[in-house]
Amino acid sequence: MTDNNRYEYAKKVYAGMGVDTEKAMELLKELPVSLHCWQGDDVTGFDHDGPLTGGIQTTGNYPGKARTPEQLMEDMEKVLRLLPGKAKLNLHASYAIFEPGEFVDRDKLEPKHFAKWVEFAKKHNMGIDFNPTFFSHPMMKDGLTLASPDEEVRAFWIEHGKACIRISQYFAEETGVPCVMNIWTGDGFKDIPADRMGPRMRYKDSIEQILSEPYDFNMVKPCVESKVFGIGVEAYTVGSAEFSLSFAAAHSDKCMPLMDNGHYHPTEVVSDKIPALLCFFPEIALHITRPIRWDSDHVVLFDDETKEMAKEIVRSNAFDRVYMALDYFDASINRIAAWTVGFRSWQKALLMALCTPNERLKELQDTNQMTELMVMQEEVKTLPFGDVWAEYCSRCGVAGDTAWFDEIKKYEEDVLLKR
Ligand code: RNT
Ligand code: ZN
Repeated sequence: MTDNNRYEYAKKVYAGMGVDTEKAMELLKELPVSLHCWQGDDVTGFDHDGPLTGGIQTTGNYPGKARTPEQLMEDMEKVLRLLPGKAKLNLHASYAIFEPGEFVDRDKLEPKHFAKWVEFAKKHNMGIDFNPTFFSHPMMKDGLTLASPDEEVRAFWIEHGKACIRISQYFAEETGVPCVMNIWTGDGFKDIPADRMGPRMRYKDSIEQILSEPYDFNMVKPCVESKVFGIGVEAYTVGSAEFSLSFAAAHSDKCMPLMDNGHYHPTEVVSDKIPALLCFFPEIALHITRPIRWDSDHVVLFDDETKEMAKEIVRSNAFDRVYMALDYFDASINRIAAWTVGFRSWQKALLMALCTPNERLKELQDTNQMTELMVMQEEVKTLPFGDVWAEYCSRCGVAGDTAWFDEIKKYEEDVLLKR
């Protein structure tokens, strides 16, 4: 069979199940997924020389890491050429770009420090998401930022948050696309604290102060990301799941919850939490990652939970209510490939979810035909999905098979290994 015949055959098989593969591909092409700049340089950023702190860690020392804004952009451009679908740029505040000799601290950041990123986003027709950087900085005192009992420290970080709101507003205005601004801190304690509520009350007040900075909630979308624990912060996290979700619920006129699927106890699944939150929140945000035993931030693969998460977004008909962002960092493999595999995996998961006969399956559930539901759900798993994926990639102008990896090998030789 020629490739085209393979797709035509697959299309018929899916149509027989009530699935319109054409519609699925059309929809997916336009769904933005945030591509995180921090995979390219192991979450280092450009505004400091110190180590990565705040309870997160990259491991590995694969050659070719981006060390300058130019290199990071060059790498991202390479990645963008290998991805099907629509990418949005996800930046951290630590990726500010200063003029030679210039430096301003995080509480004083201005839109102009991100003008080059705006130029980059416009060139690639992307919106921008943003993150204040509450880690890898000397003003992080005793492992605390927004929850610090030291008022000077807390004020510094509140100012940073406010500066980031203004920068987010700038991104939204420049690109015409809403900017999701995610607040995550690693604030917490290594061992059993004596006061669990105090830091949370300070954290609550700090985020409220940040959100008092004026912004248009249609264009700037602050969110609060929860976490269960971090490295060196094993006993207690200020921004726990209950804290963050309650904060978002209590301020739903100005922010949303963000769930990172690496941030829960290992038997909890975010796929189940997505529809739960959608019952209450008009919009939610996701960090899509792959935790192995802990929040290890491995490259996203086309695995069961990734598929389930995509299914829940599709089944809930919530494409325009869920902001999707990738969040992982692996320094032990080719970083361009890490970005590419993760983005493509999430695209695959979304396409597969869109090619699932969700209405039929729902009908079986609602009429209590649970045996048939099980049979059908198993059947769906072996439909000729690979042919639809290959067709989608070809329509997006990228390789459907591993041909993209040859380009990466060449790029590694020509560019990365020469750094
Ligand atoms: C850390 C959080 C957070 C970071 C990024 C870099 O555990 O997941 O989202 O990964 O902000
Ligand atoms: Zn995250």
